[in-house]
Parts: sequence; C-alpha cells; structure tokens
Amino acid sequence: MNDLQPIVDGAREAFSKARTPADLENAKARFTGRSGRITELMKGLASLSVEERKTLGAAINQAKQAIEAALNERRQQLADEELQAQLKAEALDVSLPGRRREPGGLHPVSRTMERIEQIFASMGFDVADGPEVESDWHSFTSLNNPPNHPARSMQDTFYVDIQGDDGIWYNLRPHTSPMQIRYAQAQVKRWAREGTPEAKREIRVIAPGRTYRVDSDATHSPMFHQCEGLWLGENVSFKDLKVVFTDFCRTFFESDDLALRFRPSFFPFTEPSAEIDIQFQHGPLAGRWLEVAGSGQVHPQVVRNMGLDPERFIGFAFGMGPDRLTMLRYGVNDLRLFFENDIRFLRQFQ
Ligand code: 2NL
Repeated sequence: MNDLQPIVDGAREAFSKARTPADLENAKARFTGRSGRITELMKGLASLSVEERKTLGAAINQAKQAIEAALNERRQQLADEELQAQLKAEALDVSLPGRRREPGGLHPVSRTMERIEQIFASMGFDVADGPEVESDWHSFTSLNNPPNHPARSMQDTFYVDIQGDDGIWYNLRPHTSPMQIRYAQAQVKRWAREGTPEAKREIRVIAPGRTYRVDSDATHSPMFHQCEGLWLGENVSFKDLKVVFTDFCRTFFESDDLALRFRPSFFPFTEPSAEIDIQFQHGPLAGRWLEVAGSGQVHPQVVRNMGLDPERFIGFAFGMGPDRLTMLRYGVNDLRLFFENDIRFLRQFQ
C-alpha cells in the first residue's frame, strides 16, 4: 500500500500540470493506460502466490481508484475552464448600439429619370419600355444607319453572342431609339385592331433607359442612361419641338429664364438635325452654353421603317443624357461617381 502512494501522488501531480484535455489523456496513459505503471503492476500479480496476490491486488485496485478519481476531477476542471473561456469569448455586450437598417433612397440618376418621365407625361407623352439586348435592325438599320457606319463597329458597340436572322450579332442597345421603333410598330398594329380614327392616330412617347457604348473616361461610362422622345402626327413641326423642349428644360431646371439654342447638326435618323444647348442665367454655370440634347425632324425613311406613311406622319425626335442632366442639376463633375455606388456620395441626394 505504502509503495503505491508515490505513484498516486505522481499521477495527481501530472494531472494537475495538464493544461488541456489532450495533455490530461496523455498523462492518464502513463498510469492506467495499456502499458501504464498501474497496468504493469497488475500484470506482475500473475507470478505471485494467492495470498500476496490478494493483498497487493487490493492495494493496486485502491491506488487505481484514487488515480481515476483524480483524473475525473481534473477532467471536470478542464471542461469547466473551457466552458468559461468560451462564454467569455462569446459574451454579448448588450450595451453596444444595435445594427440599424437605414431607410434606402433613390439613386440621383433615378430621380432624374422619374422627373423627366413626370414632366413629359404632363405634356401627354407615353413612356416606352423595351429590351436592352437588341437586333442590328432595331439598333441601326431602322434608324437609317448605312451598313458600314462606324457606330456599328466593335470599337463603339458591344455585341453579344446571339445571332439574328440576318446573321448579325445582337448588341447592347447603344441608344433607346429601338424602344421607339418597337413602340411605333405596336401602335400601328393597335390602331388597326381597334379601328382608331385617322384623326386620333399619333405617336407621342419617350424612351428612358440604360444604354451601352464602348467608352470610358470622366464623362463617359460604358453603361449610361438615355432618354429619347418622339412625336409624330399630321402636323407636328420643329416649332413644337422648340416649345416642348424649352418647356421641359425650364421645368426640369426650375428656371423660367433659361435660354435655349438650336445649333445645326447631323444625324442619320433626322433631317434637318440640331444640337440643343442651354444657358443658365444664374448660379455657377451662368452664361455658358451647355449641350444637353440632339434633335431633329424624323427622317422619312425612319418613319417608313416604323410602319407609318411619311406623307402623313411628320414630327420630331430628340435624345438626351439623364446622367449629364443630373450632373448639371446637382453640380457633380465626374460621371463615374454615379456608378461607384459609394454610399457617402449617394446619401447626399436623399
Ligand atoms: C444625341 C442624339 C438624337 C434621336 C436622337 C430618334 C429616334 C427615332 C427616330 C429619330 Cl426612333 N430620331 N432619336 C434624334 C436626334 C438626336 O440623339 O446626341 N443624344 C444624346
């Protein structure tokens, strides 16, 4: 019995030095494991007499029980320590401020788009919608672009791996005109279906949306916005274009004395054509002429491509950039800020 006490003490000491459950199991192996001190002693009993075996066996068993009790006690201690450490690490600090859900808001360009739609709707314009992936015919041919016009090149237009019946790749629309072509064609069908009286047949629509061109710098983004407008009827003239666009600009910029200038230009889809410049009378941009849109009388071939008779339908179209209008309205000087989606920039418009 006394001979075994040092072994029990040794086990207790080894167990108390163990810092982790793995250390503890290793220490245990040295005493009660397969070739541990106690196990070896047990094996030695076989060569003893019955009397000796009885007394020594009882003593070994007692020592083994003492070691196992110490082992269990230490196991429990280590498990408690581990639990305490985990609880500490996962502690919930109820004094921390909660994660708030801040209210969202419209992107500044979306605000401009809604504003444009609202102003033109008040002048009787419908709002068209249509696909961003377009056919070559809708993006170029219907708009009177000659077959080898540079706008059709891969340097200017994004193409996607879908082929039309003509064998030409589909494109990411480089302007929103295709929506107006589609809208006009749909109206022609609707008039026929509903038997709309001749006198009530007219196209008055705007086409706002995303557009794509191979271009990227401080004033050009490969994805940008456009809003085109189209008014065709029996007697719609350049004078109407001036009235409508002047009214639009003065409402949009909230300035009754805003000046407009129509400067001769060229587009394949309009003839004659004009760039539209505006001039603020007040504020940081006062006195400077700023280009805001292209416009013109719709080319007879384009009217025909819509399924309309150019002898009866005449009118104007225009195209403007809502991104640029947003920059002018809010005094933003780099277009790229709109598409980086930095919340610190965007929240200033809320
Ligand atoms: C520009 C030029 C313009 C048009 C767009 C148009 C649409 C149809 C028929 C005829 Cl369906 N024209 N759109 C006309 C003239 C100019 O935009 O510089 N935009 C920013």
